[in-house]
Amino acid sequence: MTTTDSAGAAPSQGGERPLGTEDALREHFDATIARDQRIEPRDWMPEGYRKTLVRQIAQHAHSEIIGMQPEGEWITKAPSLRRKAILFAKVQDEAGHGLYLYSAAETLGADRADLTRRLIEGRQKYSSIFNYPTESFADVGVIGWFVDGAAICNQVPLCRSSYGPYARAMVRICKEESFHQRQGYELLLTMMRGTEAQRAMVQDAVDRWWWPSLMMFGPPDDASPNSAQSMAWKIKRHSNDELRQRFVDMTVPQADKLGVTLPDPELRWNEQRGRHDFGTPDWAELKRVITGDGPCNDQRMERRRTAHEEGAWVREAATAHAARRSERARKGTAA
Ligand code: FAQ
Repeated sequence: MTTTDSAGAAPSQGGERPLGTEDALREHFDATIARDQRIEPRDWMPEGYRKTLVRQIAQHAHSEIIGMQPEGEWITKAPSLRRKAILFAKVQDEAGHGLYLYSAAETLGADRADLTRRLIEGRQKYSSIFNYPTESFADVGVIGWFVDGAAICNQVPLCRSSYGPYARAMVRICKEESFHQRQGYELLLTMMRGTEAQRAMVQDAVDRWWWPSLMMFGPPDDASPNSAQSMAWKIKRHSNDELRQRFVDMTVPQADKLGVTLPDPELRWNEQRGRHDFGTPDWAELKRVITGDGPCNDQRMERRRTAHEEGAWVREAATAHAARRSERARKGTAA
């Protein structure tokens, strides 16, 4: 819903303040957030709100694009044509998610080429989870189950984010992530019905991906500098710890059904809380991975840089083609 008139000015607040003054605009913005309505691109917004959104959406877009790499490595090694086709489709979906998100960032005045440059120069982040290696085909299943599962927990509430274009992009992304999670779980169910060696591969992948998946939700609430303001603006709807807890509660029964053990000796049902207790992730590890010192950071960034450089001719050709088409259209109109 658009909250201002077509000229971008806020409606009068009972005639108390002149239209368009910063105070009146801010009041209108605050009231829109308080009413749980959406902020749209042409609405006035505080600079901090815009910057926070560009930061989060850009990091999210970069994560989707870099996130193609760990599973992408297995496309040529998938054990059957069916698995290859499924994985191909999933990895392509992630590229699509990145593109919707860059478009959402552009509605805030960001420039996609500039965001990509910032990523490549190491000035913007992407999710820690994609800095871990995929050692076996079971990792493909576990990424679908854990990583897409965590993405769903985190992103379903973002469908109600206060910024319209971000919230709407999330609706489609979440539908696709649900499919991704199911394909991962179905792959694991198949492997668990297979040989002893296959079951061991699944358990090994679970052991390696569990803690990094919990870290995807970000630092604990008391060490999360952005959460309070992002929640006040209703960009984020729940805290990092709340979403992490939801993920654990959702995943434990799925692990039981699958027949794997989650690698946390402190994990148990807490009758009083009606939720699971679980151990503390290694926050020092999260910090190291975010700051560039994870197992695959260098490899991921190197591939991203190479892909960008090797794609330069495609961007140039597409730009030249678009210019020629619009020139032809202009001449056609003039004729
Ligand atoms: N990794 O104050 P907070 C996917 C940074 S998409 C790296 O708590 P905030 C799909 C944070 O940016 C996965 N950095 O920050 C897929 C901030 O840094 P800054 C991506 C992290 O923003 C599946 C600083 O630490 N999803 O999986 C991480 O309020 C399979 C302080 O943290 C999204 O981006 C981390 N894990 O909350 C694709 C979802 N955690 O900028 C392929 C949208 C924190 O101040 C295959 N994003 N940081 O320098 C969000 O919900 C939020 O941005 C959080 C972080 C929750 C990630």
